[in-house]
Amino acid sequence: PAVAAPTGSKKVIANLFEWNWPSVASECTSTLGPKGYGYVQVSPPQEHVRGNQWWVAYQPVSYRIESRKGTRDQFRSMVATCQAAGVKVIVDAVVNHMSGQSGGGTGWAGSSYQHHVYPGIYQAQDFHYCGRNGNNDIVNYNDRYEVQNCELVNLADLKTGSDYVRSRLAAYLNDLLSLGVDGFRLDASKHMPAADIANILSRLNRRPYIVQEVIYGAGEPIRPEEYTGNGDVHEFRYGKDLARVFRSERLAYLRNFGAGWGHLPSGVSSVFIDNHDTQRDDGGVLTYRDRGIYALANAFMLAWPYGSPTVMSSYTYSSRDAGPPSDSNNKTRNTVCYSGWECEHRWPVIANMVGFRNATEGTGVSNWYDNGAQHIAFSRTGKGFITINDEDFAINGRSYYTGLPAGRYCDVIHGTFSSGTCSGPIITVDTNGWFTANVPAHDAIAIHISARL
Ligand code: ARE
Ligand code: CA
Repeated sequence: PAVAAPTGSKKVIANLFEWNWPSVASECTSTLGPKGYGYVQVSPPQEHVRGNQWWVAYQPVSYRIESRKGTRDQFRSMVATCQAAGVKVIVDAVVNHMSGQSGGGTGWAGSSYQHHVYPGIYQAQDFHYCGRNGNNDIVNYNDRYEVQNCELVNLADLKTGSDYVRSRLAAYLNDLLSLGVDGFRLDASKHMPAADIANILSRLNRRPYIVQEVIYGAGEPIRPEEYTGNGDVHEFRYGKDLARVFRSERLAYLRNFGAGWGHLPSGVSSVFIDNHDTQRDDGGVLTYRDRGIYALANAFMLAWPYGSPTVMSSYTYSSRDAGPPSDSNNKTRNTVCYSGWECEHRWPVIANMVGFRNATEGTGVSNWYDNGAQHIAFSRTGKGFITINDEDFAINGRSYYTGLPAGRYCDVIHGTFSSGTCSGPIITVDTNGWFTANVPAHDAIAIHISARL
């Protein structure tokens, strides 16, 4: 029922975490479309509990498309604007559960609710009560029943095996499809049997792109592989392993990065350096706070032909729960890049490497080189070439074999190619496919066929 792997020639996803709808729309037009991003992933759009923490979005109280990020009309208009800019829209869909506050209250758009009672939508009988741990919460991830039938941090766990719940969830997703949405990130997929997800997807009016959140946990019985029949699955090992390589191992090890490391098969793997959870909760991964090394890790991800890459775009935070810049009613403010918002997807190295990904789509790796340590290089056969030097010293005067047609290419790590000119250094590939250049410490050079002068 679902489309595994993003479709179209532009496959890179930008995750504009917690951006409001008008800001997403203008970013599609001004940046995402022009830079070659094929998709934007947006935060959950449904009505949620009130509060200023970012995670209120993960506590639905109704399926009205009205949230701190904007109204239904603003959402619809954002989808149309993005698509007109050539950018498809993926929605973070919360379908495993409803709110988790033990008391009740009034949601963002005015719907009243109790824990396990959402008038007109779900009643007490529509939820699991697993009878474990005294409070029905998940404790033991080594127990399949518990993970799928108990409550994830007290969030009211929907009976996704029931016909009514399945039809209600499908109605929500079909409503989003009717607003033009192209795909879904299915939140907390591990907490639903893969067959329940398959049943819900079979009820959709169109085939969306699907990516499921199933966090790999060593020794856990529920494995990411179980879900690949429904669509893509987030590969959480990718960002952890890549961070370890950059921080304390050798870039030379990356020669078979991906499936060769035990990760999911490339065609169903959704990869990222960090996401909104791991940047907060997983000390191991690289994030915007790592600046240059973070940019280099993203450059590697975009250059390396494994999985479907998502570029994370964050707001600046100093404590885990802190929400995005918002007004006194907790309505999210318009994004101002580099002022409260990190906008990693705009960093020149990252944004220009999206063009590299698009130009090299469908080609394999050739001409791999490494020095046994932190200096690597490879071609994307006939279309592009990158060398990354993560040594503490510059590597000067070395020649590289690219296999590319002779010509003058823009180094897209240090310059932007636009209307036939390059704002940075130009790399000259000779008639035998070689060039000679200096690569500073912790830096890179990348060239490709679509940025040739
Ligand atoms: C908040 C409060 C809680 C409170 C709850 C209900 O923090 O104290 O009990 O509200 O009132 C996000 C936040 C949570 C937040 C929740 C609801 O992270 O803090 O709770 O929203 O507002 C597991 C799941 C995985 C999940 C991660 C976080 O398997 O699906 O935990 N990730 C998604 C989203 C999150 C989101 C939710 C799910 C809920 O990306 O942002 O939570 O919608 C091992 C296992 C993993 C496990 C991990 C952490 O690694 O292998 O499976 O991930 O441990 O427990
Ligand atoms: Ca569940």
